[in-house]
Amino acid sequence: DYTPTPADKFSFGLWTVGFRGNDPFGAATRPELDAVQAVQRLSDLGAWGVTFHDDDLFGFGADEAERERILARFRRALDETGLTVPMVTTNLFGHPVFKDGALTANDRDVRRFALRKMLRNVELAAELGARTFVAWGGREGAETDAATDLRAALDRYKEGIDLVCEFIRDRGYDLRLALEPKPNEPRGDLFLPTVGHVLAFIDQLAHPDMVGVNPEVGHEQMAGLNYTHGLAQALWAGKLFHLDLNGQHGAKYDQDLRFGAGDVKSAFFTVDLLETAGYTGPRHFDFKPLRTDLDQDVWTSAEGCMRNYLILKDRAAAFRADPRVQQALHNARIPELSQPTTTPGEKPEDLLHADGDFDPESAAQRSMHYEHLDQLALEHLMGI
Ligand code: 3MF
Ligand code: MG
Ligand code: MG
Ligand code: MG
Repeated sequence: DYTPTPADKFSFGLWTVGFRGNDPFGAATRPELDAVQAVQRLSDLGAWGVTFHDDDLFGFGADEAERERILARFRRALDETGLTVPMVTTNLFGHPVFKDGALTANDRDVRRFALRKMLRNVELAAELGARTFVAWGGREGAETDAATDLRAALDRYKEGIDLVCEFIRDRGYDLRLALEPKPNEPRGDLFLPTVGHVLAFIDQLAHPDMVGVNPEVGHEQMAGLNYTHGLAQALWAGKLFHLDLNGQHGAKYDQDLRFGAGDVKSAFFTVDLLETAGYTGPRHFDFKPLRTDLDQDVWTSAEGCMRNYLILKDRAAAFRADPRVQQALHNARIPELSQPTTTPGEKPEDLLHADGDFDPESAAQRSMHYEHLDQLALEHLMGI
């Protein structure tokens, strides 16, 4: 009946169900949500984990005593519900001090402050048993290319991430970093805009093994890219450390719809990939309940994320198990793609003189039969 359980490994950011509905043109429509209440409601719905930014829990600038008090209450709620904290992240975008960036701000004092905020939050993540530390550079970017030195900014980005890795190693924490790409918003252009940019950036780091990617559905789709392809390449590179599931309608502002809303066909193939490619990490939702909706509707939205995942998982499994699909996959030559292109022992020099009887004209006459295969996928998705 598509009721989630902790075994499904669904997790939610405190900032998702806690989103109050404020946008650039209007004020909040919902009251503040207490973190303890969020933990209880998420647990009641069958979630497994809760994640947060430092500021979601404490508020910017809380002193030590205030942090301890809030943390004790939060820990009690975790103990009572059994909810875990698989991931922690840092708010390096909300306060005006970060208006020109955090790790890549031109102002060196701001960069040093941002790093202290991150290191302090790494300590908290380790203390709560989190295994992943997400870094979204929400203010790392520019509106005008006159206002920054792009290559120096990347040097500083690398310096910051390297320093956080060094800290984790020095302390002996069991924690990995996941960088979250986004093409724009709130900055006109953000640095590390897509999964591909992050993967290339990781290669330049001092500890590339400790750093992976946290791809978000809407962020890739804002750039006009195929989210499932991004996930597949991250998996292929061994870098899918975490993910942000939500919904988006094409290239426009970051919508953060509940998972399944938006491009549902893409969501179908995303779940199909995650469930068949051996991904064992959290199924984490980063969405925003619509600002038109109040009270119980917020939880209906959270529940919808999980239900849609489980429904799509069911549909994708039925698609894979259908003998007509297996035949169609065969007819489309999909299994043939797993066969190496060259024969063992074959040298490039040999290939140059091979397949003398291959006729491109007749090979071009082989239909791939993708229309039938895609129709079967759609019919499974639509529940026919
Ligand atoms: C913005 C985001 C962020 C990140 C978050 C986690 C506020 O579009 O997606 O959510 O996911 O900072 O690091
Ligand atoms: Mg996100
Ligand atoms: Mg987003
Ligand atoms: Mg977002």
